[in-house]
Amino acid sequence: MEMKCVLVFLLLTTTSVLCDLITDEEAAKQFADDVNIKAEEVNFRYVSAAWTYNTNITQENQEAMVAESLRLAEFDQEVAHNASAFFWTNFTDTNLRRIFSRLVDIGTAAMPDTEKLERLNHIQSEMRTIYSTGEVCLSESECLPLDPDLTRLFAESRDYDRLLAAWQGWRDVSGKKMKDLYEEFVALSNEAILANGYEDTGAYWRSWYDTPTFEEDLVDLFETLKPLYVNLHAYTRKKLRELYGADKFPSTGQIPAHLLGNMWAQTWNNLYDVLEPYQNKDSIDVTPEMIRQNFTAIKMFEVSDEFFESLGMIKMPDSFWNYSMLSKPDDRDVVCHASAWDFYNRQDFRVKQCTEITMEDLITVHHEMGHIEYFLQYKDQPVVYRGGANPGFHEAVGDVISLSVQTPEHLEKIGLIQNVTNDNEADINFLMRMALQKIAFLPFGYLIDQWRWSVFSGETPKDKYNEKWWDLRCKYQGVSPPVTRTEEDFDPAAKFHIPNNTPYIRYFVSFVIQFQFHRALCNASEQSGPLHHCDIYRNQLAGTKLSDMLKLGSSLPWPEAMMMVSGEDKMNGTALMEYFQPLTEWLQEQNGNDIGWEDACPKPDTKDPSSSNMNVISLPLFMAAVLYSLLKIRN
Ligand code: D0W
Ligand code: ZN
Repeated sequence: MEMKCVLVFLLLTTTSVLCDLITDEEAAKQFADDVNIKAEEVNFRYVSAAWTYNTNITQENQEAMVAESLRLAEFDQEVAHNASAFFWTNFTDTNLRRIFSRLVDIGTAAMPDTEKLERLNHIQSEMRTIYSTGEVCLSESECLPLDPDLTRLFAESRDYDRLLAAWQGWRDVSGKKMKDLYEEFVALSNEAILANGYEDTGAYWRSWYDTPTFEEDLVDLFETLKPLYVNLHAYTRKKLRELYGADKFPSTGQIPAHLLGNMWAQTWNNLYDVLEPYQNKDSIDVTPEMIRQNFTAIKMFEVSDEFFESLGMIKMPDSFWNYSMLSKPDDRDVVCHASAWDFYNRQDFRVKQCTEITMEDLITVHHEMGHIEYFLQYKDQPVVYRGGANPGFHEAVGDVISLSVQTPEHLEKIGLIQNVTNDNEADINFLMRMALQKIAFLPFGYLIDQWRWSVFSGETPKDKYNEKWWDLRCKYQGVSPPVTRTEEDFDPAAKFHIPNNTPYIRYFVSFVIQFQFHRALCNASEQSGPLHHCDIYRNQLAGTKLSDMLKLGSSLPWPEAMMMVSGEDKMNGTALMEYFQPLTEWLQEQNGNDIGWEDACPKPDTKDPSSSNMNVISLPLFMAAVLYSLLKIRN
């Protein structure tokens, strides 16, 4: 320390003042406090502009948002610059060191060239707009937006060709239009991140987990959980073959990607009616009951708020109810994809959701409210700590709550199911429903950022974007493209988080740790019985434990935060496997050896020969062959 000061003093005569500052931790604290006050203000302005755009997509609002994001970036740059004047790495106060390490870590705001930063922001909002305003015309008179129409079509239709038209149509109007933009985005984002000291954007994203073995840990976890997925996949494939005809399925074992009840085949709950293990049991899909009781969007949020309150956690403030957008407006374009918003002024917290009256959306409501609960709990932390212990924690809060909410016992308590039966068959039905939500998602949650990391690192160049995507989809998810894909297509960007540049591995992490938290909170509430029956409703012991962790925000390394709730300091799959144990056994019995699929995608010619795209390609080939042989005979 002393040596450094002397050295600096010798090199630059004007730095004696700087040397005084560098050792002064009191001054550093003052600096951080001042920065925090300004950060609240600049962030508030940006979030407000982003909210306005997201709830009313216009050119003007888009420009205003880009302008505010540039202001925020400028502010972050200035703060990082001034913070670097401190020798903060040598501070004795651990917390102050941590705060400074955050202040200098500013992501893409580090872009040195303002024009390029503006271009980067502009591209991002262009991609968002394309995604959020896309409509598929299935006929001249039938043009459908993603929310709610295409989403509903995937949930309800069992018409192979109609699903296929919607699947292909959505990819034509979304991803396909963004491939050039995305390539430019990747280059600009990497350039900015390099200036912030990271190898590429993927490395920067992974740094949030502060775990040197992060990627290996993910591989291990995925391998541990894979047998559950493989069994769910095999059972689902068998049922879908019966429904659609085995001739529609590739011989390589994958399931055509448009048949799983969801635009991206990411969760399969909407197939429950096809897959229900024991048919003559009471329904555990509460959508019809919600409709019968005239549920509204607001009512769904009240149900969730009441659960948090029952745990002794923080209720939604008035501003939440006054300013949130809880239903789809019909007078303007909005970003319908659900989201939760912290305005950084310690007062304003909102959800934006085009809520439909379904059980699926009731779960999403809890998910979003989990984010708000986290915001509320850590609102008095400095801005740099207003985030999850790691991003996966933020995603897990609402999902932990909905693990309790979805138990038949709880649904009965809140009047959405009448008389619950409690026997092995009912258990298997219930666990099947949960597996379609939780197990089906695992490979999808895992692969999205495998793709993105490889794009950011340059391993996958533009002319391999789509090929790489399908390599991962076929290998990990065991789903295959239902029509030929080429590099004209850009299927990853047909998923919200690619054009919106939202990291995705957080969801995989969340789907694992939420079961660890669920188990820990169930233990805290002293409930015996199997994990999948546990409901922490009204249990203040569980509520306090959870609140205490949420209050920390990101002020401590995540293993310490996890330790406070669960006594564990690592991600592990044991709670998830314990939860699904009865179903795992049942599935193994059903499937026998008829499980698995090849890593590689089916070759286009091993696919269904009646597929229309095949004809487009094979017809000219066929004619050329005929012509050729005719010519040959003549000569
Ligand atoms: C935010 N992000 C939106 C929305 C939509 C959650 C999502 C994934 C998944 C099944 C201002 C802002 C952030 C929050 C923050 C995003 C949803 C449905 C649920 C994965 C799938 C499931 C749970 C998750 C998907 C979210 N705020 N989910 O952007 O503070 O960072 O609101 O995209 O049960 O693919 O659907 O995470 O809430
Ligand atoms: Zn979320």
